[in-house]
Amino acid sequence: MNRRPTIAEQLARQGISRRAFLKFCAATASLMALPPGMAPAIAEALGKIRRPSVIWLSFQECTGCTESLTRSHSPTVESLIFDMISLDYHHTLQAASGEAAEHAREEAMKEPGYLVLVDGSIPIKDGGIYSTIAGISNLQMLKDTVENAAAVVSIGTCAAFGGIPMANPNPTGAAGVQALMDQGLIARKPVINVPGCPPIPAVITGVLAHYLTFGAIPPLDALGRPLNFYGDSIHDRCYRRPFYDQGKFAKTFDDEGARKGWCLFELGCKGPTTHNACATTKWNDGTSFPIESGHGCIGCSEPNFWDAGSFYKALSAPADPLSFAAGAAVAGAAVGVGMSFMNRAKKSSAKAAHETATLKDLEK
Ligand code: FSX
Repeated sequence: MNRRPTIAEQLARQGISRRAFLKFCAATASLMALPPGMAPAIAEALGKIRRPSVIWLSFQECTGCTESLTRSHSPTVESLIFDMISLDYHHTLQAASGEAAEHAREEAMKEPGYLVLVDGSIPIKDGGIYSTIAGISNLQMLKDTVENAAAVVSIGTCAAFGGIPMANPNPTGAAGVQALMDQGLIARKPVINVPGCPPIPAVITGVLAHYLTFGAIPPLDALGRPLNFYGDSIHDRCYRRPFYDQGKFAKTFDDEGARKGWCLFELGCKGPTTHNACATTKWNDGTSFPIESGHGCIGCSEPNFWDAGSFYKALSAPADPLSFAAGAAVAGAAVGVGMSFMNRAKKSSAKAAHETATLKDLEK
């Protein structure tokens, strides 16, 4: 087997100068939400690690996650593929088809330390017959491919938590990757969840860059999401937050408050219970995000978001503007509401855990 070049060697072969390489490392640090001072450490790490083989499996999904990835701007998916990883199998992006494609997957599985990326949920009801690729059920393909993998990255809410295919009544017995490991249906490996329907492209590439650079799973929250991208709620970082704190809420999507950019909480925004980087990283090269476009957050990076109630119903009774009259009262009310949201989020996680426990029942 040929020795794979380190990432630094790969860049040098492409004529990238040392100076440009350090610039690349500074950009990578910012991509990972790390300070620019980390660039030398990143350069040292990238000088040692080799481009790993990556197998990307797509199961029950809408291809939105791949569509999102292809719109990544820094680094672009092309530079990620050519500089940092060897993307050896990806249904949408690979040139090979049929037996040649499956052969590429089998060959990649012989590479030590390969990484498995999954988008889409896995149907397990009735022996997994509801989705097959090359005559192999999604469950069997995932089981075989994960067996010797170094780690799994679940891209999108479907792979992370089941997502829309798992929505009530979940006719295919759809489940996310971690749930299958918890049920003992596939080998247990380190998992990074990168939810969102779809996830933010810069978050997908940022998480991959972190894993590749440091060769380790980044710090995760209780739902397996990297804290540097999912540590804050949308509400924590929303530019409309000052209006929430002042008790100024749009009542309809075209009233005076909406035109003035007031808080969308009463129109059903799920920002307070949703953890993601939309309010900071934004979308389309940092252009905007749903709340900035005038629509509330629908909570797509949380488990069961599709079944969690109407996207247009407020999370709770709107805050009483009178209680926002004094500054101290503002802070107290915000903390109080925040705590109630956190409690609700904990309950929703407990509900997800309960639903995971019933997955075994679905498998026949
Ligand atoms: Fe799911 Fe992704 Fe939503 Fe779609 O692959 S997270 S339905 S954007 O495409 O899996």
